Amino acid sequence: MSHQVDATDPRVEALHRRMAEHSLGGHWQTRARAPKLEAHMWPWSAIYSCLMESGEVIQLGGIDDAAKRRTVQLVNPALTEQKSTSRTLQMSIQLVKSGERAECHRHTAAALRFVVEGDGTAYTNVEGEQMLMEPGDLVLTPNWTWHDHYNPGKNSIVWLDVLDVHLTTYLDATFHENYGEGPAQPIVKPDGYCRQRLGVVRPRTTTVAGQTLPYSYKWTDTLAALKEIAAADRRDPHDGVLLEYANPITGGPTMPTIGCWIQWLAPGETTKGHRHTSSTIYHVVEGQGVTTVGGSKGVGEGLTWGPRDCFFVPGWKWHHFRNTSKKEPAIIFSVTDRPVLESLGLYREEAE
Ligand code: 1HN
Repeated sequence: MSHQVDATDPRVEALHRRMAEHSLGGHWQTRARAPKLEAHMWPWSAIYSCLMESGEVIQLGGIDDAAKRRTVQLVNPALTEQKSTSRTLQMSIQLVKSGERAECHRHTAAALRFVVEGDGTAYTNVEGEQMLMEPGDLVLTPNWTWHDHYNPGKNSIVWLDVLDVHLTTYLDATFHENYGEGPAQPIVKPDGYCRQRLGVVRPRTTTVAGQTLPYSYKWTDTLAALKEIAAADRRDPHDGVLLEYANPITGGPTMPTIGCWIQWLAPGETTKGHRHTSSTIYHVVEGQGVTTVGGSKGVGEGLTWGPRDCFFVPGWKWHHFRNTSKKEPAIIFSVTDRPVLESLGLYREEAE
């Protein structure tokens, strides 16, 4: 015989009241569930026009939050209170206009920049290294590394910022410190310093054991790898040609909490579906297509994308890609919390 808990029974009511007074709860009582996340698309036209408008009305020096950055943040409709893109990651788009400087600080949240637009004269200084930023470059500022941005050029620069700040906040491990000795740290290492020391062809004398990043990956190298591997037709059934920005020290994921990937879909290519517990935020570098998300295998909501659009695919939703151009390849940059799930033994996948 099965019994339902009768919450209107005066004895049960009295128990619930007494437990609440002592900050206790019964296993049988209901609790609020975290909102379910859905796929979402942020068209570049909307992001970019709001970002440019922010450049007119928001003074970089006048922002008084800890980060003091002019970024437009991608807000997941189910996470508006946290103002967060996924449960773990934040993707924002930053504008640094000619002559502007974003002051030096460091935080326990790991961050990265993926350059969208710029003339190659602006840079991020990470731990004293001037890292010049050209479109398509990926610059890492791992956990607790000092960083400031400066644009000495004539043109504005626009890049994506990705941080694991919602994860660090969830773990009560978010710390932030402003650089005390002026707006910028001194430049003590030239552009390329980390790549020359840690790249795959590196000095015999470099010992990578015990070293830490930062690092910057140049778009020319990424694009060459994509083209070469695409030409060799080594593709992943679910993602086309799929490359990871390997951590040059460990050979593993880009950073412990954020994996950075780049994929290539051949003209007309349709991938097979799969689902996994990690969630992913995408940014289209070039090309156009459709990502079908949710439902069961092969049927779901279609997110139609073009150059520079950003979209989110939550964990455990079936999804597959289609390049709708018959002539041009599509290239998509993405960030994933997969390294977190894998390191905790929580990565799980089902595939067609
Ligand atoms: C931050 O420090 C930067 O350093 C960019 O450029 C975006 C978003 C949230 C929190 C801190 C930066 C950020 C951020």
